[in-house]
Amino acid sequence: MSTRSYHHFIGGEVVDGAGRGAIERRSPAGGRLVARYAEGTPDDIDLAVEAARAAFEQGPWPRMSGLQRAEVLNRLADLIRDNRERLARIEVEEVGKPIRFARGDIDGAVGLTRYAASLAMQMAGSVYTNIGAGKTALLTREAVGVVALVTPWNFPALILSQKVPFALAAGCAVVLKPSEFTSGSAFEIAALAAEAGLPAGVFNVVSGYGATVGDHLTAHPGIDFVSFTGSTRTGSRVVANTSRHLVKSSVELGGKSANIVFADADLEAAVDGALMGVFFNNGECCVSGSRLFVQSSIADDFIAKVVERSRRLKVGDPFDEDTDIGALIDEQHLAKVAGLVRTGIEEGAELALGGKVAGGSAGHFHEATIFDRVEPGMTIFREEIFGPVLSVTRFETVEDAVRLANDTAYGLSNYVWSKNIDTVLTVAKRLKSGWVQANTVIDGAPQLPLTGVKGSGFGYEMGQAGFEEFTQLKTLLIHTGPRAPVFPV
Ligand code: TXE
Repeated sequence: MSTRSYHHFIGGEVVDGAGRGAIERRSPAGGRLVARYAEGTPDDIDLAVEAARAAFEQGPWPRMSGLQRAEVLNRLADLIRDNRERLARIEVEEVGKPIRFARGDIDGAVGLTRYAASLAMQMAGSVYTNIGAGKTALLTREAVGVVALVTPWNFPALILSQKVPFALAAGCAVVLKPSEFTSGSAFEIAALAAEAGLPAGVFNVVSGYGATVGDHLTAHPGIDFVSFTGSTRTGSRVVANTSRHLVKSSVELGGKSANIVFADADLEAAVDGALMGVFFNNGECCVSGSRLFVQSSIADDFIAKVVERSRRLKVGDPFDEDTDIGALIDEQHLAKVAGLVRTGIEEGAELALGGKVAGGSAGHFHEATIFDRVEPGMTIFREEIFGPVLSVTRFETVEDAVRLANDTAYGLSNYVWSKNIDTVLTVAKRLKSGWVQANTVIDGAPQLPLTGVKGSGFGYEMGQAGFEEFTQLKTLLIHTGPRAPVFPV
């Protein structure tokens, strides 16, 4: 593909914006210039918020029936599906993820958009008739208004689709700030939404850096809700921004999830789950099962199998259909991952596989890496590495497994492998995370909400709960018939 150039998409128009510069995106897998995104300024954000406000207050979108909004969203889903290969290739170029996972992301985006279309039809409130004679209360559900969405680089199209179609289904108007590393698919999907019949100004995209446009957007007095996905550090900054104007927010942040394997699990499936848990999407995944806990009685054999299979993973060109691990997002991130691996070795964890930067200067590749005998005091047990690095810790009892899994500042997801329903439920109930999956890993469906606890944030993405984030309840209490005076003077 040739180098793509993107300008802001504001009020239904492609606009140059106030900024003069462009952000150049080089492929993390070889350095080729793959895209240029307009470098936004606070003025561009102001324009986009203004366009969204006008579309929300005066435009047709929030006033359309649920059926009409669903029709537009279903057309958007069709268009994303029809452009599957093109969009997947853009994700590969900009993110460095293997092509088969990029195609999965686009399929996920289609599914999320179709599900959001169904929610547009189901947006409803409730009625109380049991609150006293002559009284009826209507709880109506309304669009929350103009929403600011900030997305990260690891799943650009997929995470966008966890937010944008849900906001649109509710009747909101959107200003999206995609990651400065991977803005291409946001502009592509905004153009497809316009083609699907979305009115001008309902979906605006401004590209640029987080510290300038992201910060200005999330602190903007003209927005009604912020949905953010990214690092815990930036997430707390975003919450500080929104609190200035008492704006509601939802922040989905990092994770350090446990993948717990009990001796009575289907061990073949659990080995595959261990690999999927940490090597999916190069390990650049907030719900990755980066801490593997294995029950001692099976540990030696199980870990040997995980190491053996991981050794066969192919690291390299993300466009190669057989590649399992592509390039990391950029040089700084590769250096961070490599630094944490060095720390793991220095602090005494046992390196069982990999441990090195791979591929020379042609790209930001890192070998599949496994550390055994990782202790809770070690840095690699605690810090989100966000790369293909697994830490393995052995445990004896259910009690140990729960204690170790919960010994983290994060609380996004956890995984349990056991054929014993008693073990699964006992452990699942005690794990402190928004998501627990048993005998599967990094699984899901558009209907299932994702949420974090502790350092992983708050608020919901996807599912009915994710949709309701973009809505607001209004309580309408109506009195009919004679009303006894309260001040009969
Ligand atoms: O994230 P940032 P980065 C974790 C992962 C990774 C680390 C750093 O551990 O190594 O975070 O990644 C925008 N106001 N995750 O630096 O900075 C930014 O432009 C408003 C986990 O890329 O959080 C981008 O669009 N916005 C995560 C988005 O925030 C700001 C996915 C995320 O960037 C801003 C990604 C500001 N002041 C990284 N500063 C997950 N939960 O999946 C930056 N941004």
